[in-house]
Amino acid sequence: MACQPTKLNPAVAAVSNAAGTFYSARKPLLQVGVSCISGESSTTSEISNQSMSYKLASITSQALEKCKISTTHQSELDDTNAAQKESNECQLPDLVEKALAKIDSAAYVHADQVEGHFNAHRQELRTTLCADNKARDALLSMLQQGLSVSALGIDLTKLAPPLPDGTLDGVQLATALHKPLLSYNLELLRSLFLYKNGHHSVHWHLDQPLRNVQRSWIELTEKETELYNTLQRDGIVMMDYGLSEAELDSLMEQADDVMASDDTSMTSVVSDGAVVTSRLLIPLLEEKVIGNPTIQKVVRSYLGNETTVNGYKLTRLHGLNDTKQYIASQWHHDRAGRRLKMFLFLHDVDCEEGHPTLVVKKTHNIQFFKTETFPFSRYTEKFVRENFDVSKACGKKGEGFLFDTHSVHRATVSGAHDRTTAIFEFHNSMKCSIVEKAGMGIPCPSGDQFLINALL
Ligand SMILES: O=C(O)CCC(=O)C(=O)O
Ligand SMILES: [Fe+2]
Repeated sequence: MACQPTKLNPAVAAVSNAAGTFYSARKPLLQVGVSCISGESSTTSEISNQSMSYKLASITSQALEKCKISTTHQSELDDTNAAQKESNECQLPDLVEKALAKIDSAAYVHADQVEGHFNAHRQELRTTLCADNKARDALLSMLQQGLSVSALGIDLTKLAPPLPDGTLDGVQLATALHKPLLSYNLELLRSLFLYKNGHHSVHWHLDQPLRNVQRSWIELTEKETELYNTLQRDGIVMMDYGLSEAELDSLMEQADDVMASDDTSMTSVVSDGAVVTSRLLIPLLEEKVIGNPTIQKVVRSYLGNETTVNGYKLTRLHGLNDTKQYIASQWHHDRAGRRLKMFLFLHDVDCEEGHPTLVVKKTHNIQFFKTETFPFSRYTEKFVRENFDVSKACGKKGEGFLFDTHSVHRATVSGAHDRTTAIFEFHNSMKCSIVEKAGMGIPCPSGDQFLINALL
């Protein structure tokens, strides 16, 4: 019953204490061809069962199965907790009290829909921690070490466990990266804070191991290391794709053409033209951007050895001036866990007038309390501005950015200029099949793009 809050894994996994460790992948990068077939749904069948991602995915599938079983006992568990409520009330250590007080529905746009959930969760945490001194002390110690609890979720970045020495690959690499999650402390966090999220197995077992990586196991050049380190640290990195003026002009011309098309299988126009999206095979993007070895290595370092580029699209914002016109213009995360989108600007994107994407750096590692439904993934302007520093992803023609859509982000609604970008999407190769099999109801991959689903 790995999902029950009261049944913690008693085995404290021994974690080696060596610093400066790294892993190495020996397999060469696969080239992405330009002839990939649109509409293929998955590259999973190409993934070896001896690979890193396959191993993490099988741990995740097993965890999802166990969660299914324990969910059926959930109401029983809730009742027991409710019965214990009065007798177990106690004063917890200050730092723990402060952490519990952060779990507050006021941060959510749909506060009325999430309030009951968070009140019950806080009460359950109090009951559990009042009854279990070992858990209370362990939580206190993790808070002292920098565990962050916010209205959105918990962030373990500052607890990053040291990883064992060695040159590992495949199953061994996955096992080593996953091993810290088996420790009493991390299992405690999962079972206290995350078990109420029906999707948490994916965020925890498939995504979290990659968040602990302190140095890519793939051999990277100096420039690639800098890109990867920035992405791993902040959840976003600015990019320059090295395309020529002529190439960028040709991309813009193709965008103008396809966006003028009334073929609805190619171009979708919403909110009276405020948001236009087109899917079109563009060999230049596949050769020069997706085929770029630096991009491939940085993306694979971030998402795992077996990574898929799912597709790309052209998106234009034209006269956007109201949050209601564009679903992405409210603070949110994409609910898909660790995954990357990459924006290429087809013209200068002005920081004020150009509708830059706004991203909150260092929110990409948050284990959100709830990710299953829309109301839990929309946050108020007030909460974000009061609690975080917001970055603007603006820049010159030919530049852009790579970011984890698990970060808190939104589009800018105001601005006098149009914005035309090419947007690419990447997932760990096992993610979308797990998400689909578990019926998680997340668009993985997003459905509005030119699908290629090619292994990087
Ligand atoms: O268009 C933007 O600036 C934001 C888009 C977004 O939220 C997304 O692609 O996930
Ligand atoms: Fe988004």
